[in-house]
Amino acid sequence: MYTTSTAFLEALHDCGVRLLYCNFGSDHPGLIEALAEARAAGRTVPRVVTCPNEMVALSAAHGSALATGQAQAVLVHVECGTQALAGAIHNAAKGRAPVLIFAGRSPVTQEGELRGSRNEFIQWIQDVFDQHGIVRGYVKYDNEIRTGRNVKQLVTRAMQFAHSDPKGPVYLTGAREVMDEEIPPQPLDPADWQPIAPAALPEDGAAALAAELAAARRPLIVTSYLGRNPDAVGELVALARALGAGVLESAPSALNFPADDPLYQGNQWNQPRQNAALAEADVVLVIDSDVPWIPTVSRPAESARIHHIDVDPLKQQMPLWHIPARTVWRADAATALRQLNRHVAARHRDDSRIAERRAHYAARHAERDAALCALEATPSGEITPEFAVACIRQHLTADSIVVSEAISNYHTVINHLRLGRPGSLFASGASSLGWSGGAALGMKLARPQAEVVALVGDGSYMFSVPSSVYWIARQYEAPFLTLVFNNRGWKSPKLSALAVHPQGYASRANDLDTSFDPPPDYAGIAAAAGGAHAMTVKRPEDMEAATAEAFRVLREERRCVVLDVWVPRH
Ligand SMILES: Cc1ncc(C[n+]2csc(CCOP(=O)(O)OP(=O)(O)O)c2C)c(N)n1
Ligand SMILES: [Mg+2]
Repeated sequence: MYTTSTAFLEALHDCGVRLLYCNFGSDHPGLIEALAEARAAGRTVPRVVTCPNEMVALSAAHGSALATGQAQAVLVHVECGTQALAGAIHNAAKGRAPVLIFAGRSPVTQEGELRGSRNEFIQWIQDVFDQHGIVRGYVKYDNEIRTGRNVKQLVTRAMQFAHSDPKGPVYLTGAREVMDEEIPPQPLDPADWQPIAPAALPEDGAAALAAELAAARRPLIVTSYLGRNPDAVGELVALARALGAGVLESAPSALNFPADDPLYQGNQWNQPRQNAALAEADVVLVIDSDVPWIPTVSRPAESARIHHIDVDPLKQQMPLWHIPARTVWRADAATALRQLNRHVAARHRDDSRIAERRAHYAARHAERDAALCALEATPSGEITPEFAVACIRQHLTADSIVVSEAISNYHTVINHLRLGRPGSLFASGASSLGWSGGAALGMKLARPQAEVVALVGDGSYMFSVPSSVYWIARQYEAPFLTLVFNNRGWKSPKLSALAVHPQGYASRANDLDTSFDPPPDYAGIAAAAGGAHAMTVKRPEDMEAATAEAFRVLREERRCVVLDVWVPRH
């Protein structure tokens, strides 16, 4: 039997989907039958990963896409399964992650008119007027499959949207009868449905921008997520070095620039102070950043000339957004930087100012480095996050991918891992907590040779549905290591309150209802759910041995490890 579901699975496979993160329901008999039939007949279909929780499923697909660039697929149950995607849809949308989501729909007939007609009470309850409305604010494309005759077109077109810049999630639905409709085989060649090719700068614009950067006294490049495309990092390094320009990361969600390069000027998050490199820059190139600075806290000088290149310069998902840029381009960062590099190499190579600029930024870099090193000393009382991250750093290899959901320690992770390899670090680029567990899993499933290490806040760990995450990790042999920064609660909401009401009642209160004290046994949850190796460390003198043991278990026993590290109370 060749059904809409058979064609749907073929289309996914032809579009490069190898992992199908599934949470099944009464809407999926056609798909379950087609999967079983394909297996019985020895036909290739995407690998099904059963996900007991939908937020984990979508976070995993997000992680897979970050690790490989390829969209994977998520299959969920009608309207309530769509709702259970929860904040993961915000993360995929804001993080511009390509992923295809399919949800069934309640059967559209109730008297047995078609195969798949209603036969369970729940099918009346789950039928809603606007199932797509649940996610429409977060997807680039949504459509209902109304016949199997063009299902491959819809899947391939949806993937074209997902993979075209700015990338993002897409949503398809199909009613039970439609997904079970018998149809003739549907040939379709996805090579005829390419995503939009990377966009370039207009050549005269590239020439003018290169000239302005070369003539600047203190050129500075600000970025947040250019490194989601690892190829862009090498181009940025080449441009910064050729110009003697500093590079500042603002709330980075990827490895954008090697931390040990003397031109690296660090990373700025919510720190409540003006960034010095930003203040002194006279020409600022913002490239791929959603929030290059927070104007109430830190901003460029009034006289600075700002230019903006972005895969999404209008910030189409953001109602309020502005930076005072003189020129704005929608372009692919790697392509634009390659163009700028060509112009600089051809015309601005011998500028005498370059050496002075390099020396200036190198001095700042060295100062920053010395301060960071001092923070890593073995603490005498409690384990500091800086020391914990430095312990992890000793064990990373050329195959490591770090997933960060460290929240108030985002900067600690980046500052003390001192990574240099493109593609070696990712954060969600968004704000719905609980992303890291699924994301780490999805990276490991998509890149089995990689060694995935997640560094997460204790609150974020709880949001991540660890009961699902570690069960899936064991079931599908995708072990990774998690370090939990256990500060016994949510530090960030507390910092937010104190930033607005520094002298108020909250500043004098003992308890702001943001504590988990005593905390759950975080590592024990993972052990119970998926046989993870559970470790809790409270004393600095135990930290190095514990980290070594954690990596040994991960590598030799090939199972998840959760290292619950007690850092100072929030
Ligand atoms: C789904 C979701 N719920 C609530 C929040 C609000 N929020 C932002 S940070 C934070 C606390 C995070 O705690 P933890 O991971 O322990 O990091 P810490 O602030 O302690 O470093 C919360 C609750 C959010 N961002 N996402
Ligand atoms: Mg915390």
